[in-house]
Amino acid sequence: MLWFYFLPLVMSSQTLMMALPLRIADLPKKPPPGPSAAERQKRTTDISKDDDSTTGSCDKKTKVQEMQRYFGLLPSGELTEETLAVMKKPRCGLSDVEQVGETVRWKKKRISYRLETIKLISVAQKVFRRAWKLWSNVTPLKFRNRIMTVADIDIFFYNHNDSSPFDGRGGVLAHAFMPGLHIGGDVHFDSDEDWSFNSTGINLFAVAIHEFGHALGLSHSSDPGAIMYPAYNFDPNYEPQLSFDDVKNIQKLYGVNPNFTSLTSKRPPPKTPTKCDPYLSFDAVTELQQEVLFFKDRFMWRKHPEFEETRVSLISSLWPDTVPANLDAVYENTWENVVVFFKDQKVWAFSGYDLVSGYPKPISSFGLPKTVKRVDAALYDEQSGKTLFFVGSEYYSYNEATKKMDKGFPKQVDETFLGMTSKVTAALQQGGYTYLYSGPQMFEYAMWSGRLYRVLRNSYFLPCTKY
Ligand SMILES: [Ca+2]
Ligand SMILES: [Ca+2]
Ligand SMILES: [Ca+2]
Ligand SMILES: [Zn+2]
Repeated sequence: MLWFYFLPLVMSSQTLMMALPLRIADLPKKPPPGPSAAERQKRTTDISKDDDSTTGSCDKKTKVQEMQRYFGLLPSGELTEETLAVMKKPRCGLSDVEQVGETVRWKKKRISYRLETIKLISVAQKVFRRAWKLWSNVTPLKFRNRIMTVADIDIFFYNHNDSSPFDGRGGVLAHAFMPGLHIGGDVHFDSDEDWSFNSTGINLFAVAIHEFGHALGLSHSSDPGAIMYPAYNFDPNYEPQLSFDDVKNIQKLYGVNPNFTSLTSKRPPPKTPTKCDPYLSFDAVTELQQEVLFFKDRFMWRKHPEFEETRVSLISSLWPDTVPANLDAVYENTWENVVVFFKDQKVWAFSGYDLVSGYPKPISSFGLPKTVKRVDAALYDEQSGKTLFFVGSEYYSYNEATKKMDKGFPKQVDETFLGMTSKVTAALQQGGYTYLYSGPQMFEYAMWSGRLYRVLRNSYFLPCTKY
């Protein structure tokens, strides 16, 4: 779901400039229920495109043409004297930048911006002030809004016509230029988008934080939890904020705000979980068609038997925002071809990407007693058509065919699964074995005899390849 390009262009001033557009993915096509080759293909291409080193088809010529259109010049793609002259015009000659490694940063702490638009100006001003604040909270930078005078960062909204490079609704949402003279640092939003201040259209706040990151010199991040991740992914249940990765990268360029409690403090910015963490404990694990999915916070890993590589992605990149973060339990009912998510007292069932009608339901609709406030783990056994719900030290058995709880439950977990005395945090069936997770450990049992074979680590199914 990633479309971006990375276009360095050396200007006459020797300043490295780049326009970094943020695009939106087309909504995923609904997959047919059941395993689908197309879905597999989609997942694979997602992974292959999810790489910041990928370069797009646009070349330097296209970039020059884009800029020429922007300045109302003949889009020849050649850096003519006229083009250079226009770019050198003192329309915003305040910049003071320097090269740092592969990127460029502002050499000053006070950076000015100006909003060159009339529509929704007061609301947009407020949104932009909030977006700049996220960056100034963690760095010594200060952002000033200028009204009448020139600024380092000009912010425009413009639309799809002959003099602009935007593409109408969808596709490219916005782009920004790296710090520099003139157009450097400027941020352009596609005014054909349905910009919103909530989740009804494209959230301006989320896109502004990302573009402002570029205007400060940041490139894209391959961390799906980062604001600088190159795909638009706004989740109404999650207020956009800088991730650990964003903060680390911006502080590398500008240093640390003295009021910012450091990255090593007890409450650091949100960090994307890593499968290489030996203490990683999954919220839930499930099979999904041929894959195994491991859930943690807003994220998941997808393990396909044919692919060595597993990458972390946002849960919301596959399912709509309806599926909450920090899930309690997930299982796949292969008979009905639905995947069922549990969080607190609620259950969601999805067929493909579609919420099954009637959901979300309360967990009591499964016949769990009212005293059960949440399910710790769930496990569907294909052979018997039973789903086991683990709650504390006990488990329940649910008959999927009759939609009723089995009699004689709850039972103590360690009565069936010998040695399983700690809480079951996630559960999975694979290759004829039942795996019960308890924190970072995984207990391997014979399917129904309850005989314990091995105690393994999480890395058994989700190997850490980055040492
Ligand atoms: Ca500028
Ligand atoms: Ca667009
Ligand atoms: Ca759990
Ligand atoms: Zn970007």
